Amino acid sequence: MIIIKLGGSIITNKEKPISPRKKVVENIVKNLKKINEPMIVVHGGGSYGHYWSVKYDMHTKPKKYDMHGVAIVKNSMIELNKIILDIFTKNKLNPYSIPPTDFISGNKPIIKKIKEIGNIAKSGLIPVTYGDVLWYGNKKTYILSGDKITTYLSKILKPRLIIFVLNEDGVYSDLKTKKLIYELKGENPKISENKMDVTGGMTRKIEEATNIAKLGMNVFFVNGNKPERIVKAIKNKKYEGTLFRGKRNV
Ligand code: IP8
Repeated sequence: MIIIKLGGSIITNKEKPISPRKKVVENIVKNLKKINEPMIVVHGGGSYGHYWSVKYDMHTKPKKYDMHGVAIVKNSMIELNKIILDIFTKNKLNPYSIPPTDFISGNKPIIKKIKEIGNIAKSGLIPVTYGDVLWYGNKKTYILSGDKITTYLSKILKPRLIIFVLNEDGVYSDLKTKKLIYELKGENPKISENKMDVTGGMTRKIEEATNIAKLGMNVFFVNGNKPERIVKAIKNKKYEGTLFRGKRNV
């Protein structure tokens, strides 16, 4: 099984509010068609969820946020999810949308439900879930990153590979020269951050990838503008991207 996180910055134009990058998503989906293995897709918020979360000052910390903001963020994620689902079905794949409220209660993942997602993936459907605004209890809500969801799913389902599809080649050792790090072994590279990202952007991704790799699974960062690299990574061919090598594979 493979878990694929489609970053918000690749599926939308993060510089411009409410701007999906349908062509890019379509090219990714066409490549996913070449994969003969159960997969689960998680997508981020990009210029949908993050745009509105910033507008309404909502963050990952559970708080009593403006309820109208909660409604708007939630709606915008459903809208983006529908765009992604439509591209999958148009290309004859079988996505099965699962909002994170189905398998996370408050801030706790529901193990039984996550195992069910694994079974859905093995049946030939592709579960598709996404970062969202979640109910915490006592009128509090919080923004849950798709990266965090990817970690929850990975911990329980133990896929053989987790792929973060980005708008960059991977993690760079030097931001100016864009020198790619092919393999990361615990070091912490300096990253510049996008202000439109309430869940922590690249820093969060590296943190989640390191956590998952510690549990033994391989994690790849690849550029979604070159989607053939996703297929290569899955088929264990020569890859272009950053590998967080899982402990059990060292
Ligand atoms: O882009 C964030 O998900 P992420 C979702 O995976 C919202 O961090 C609603 C901002």
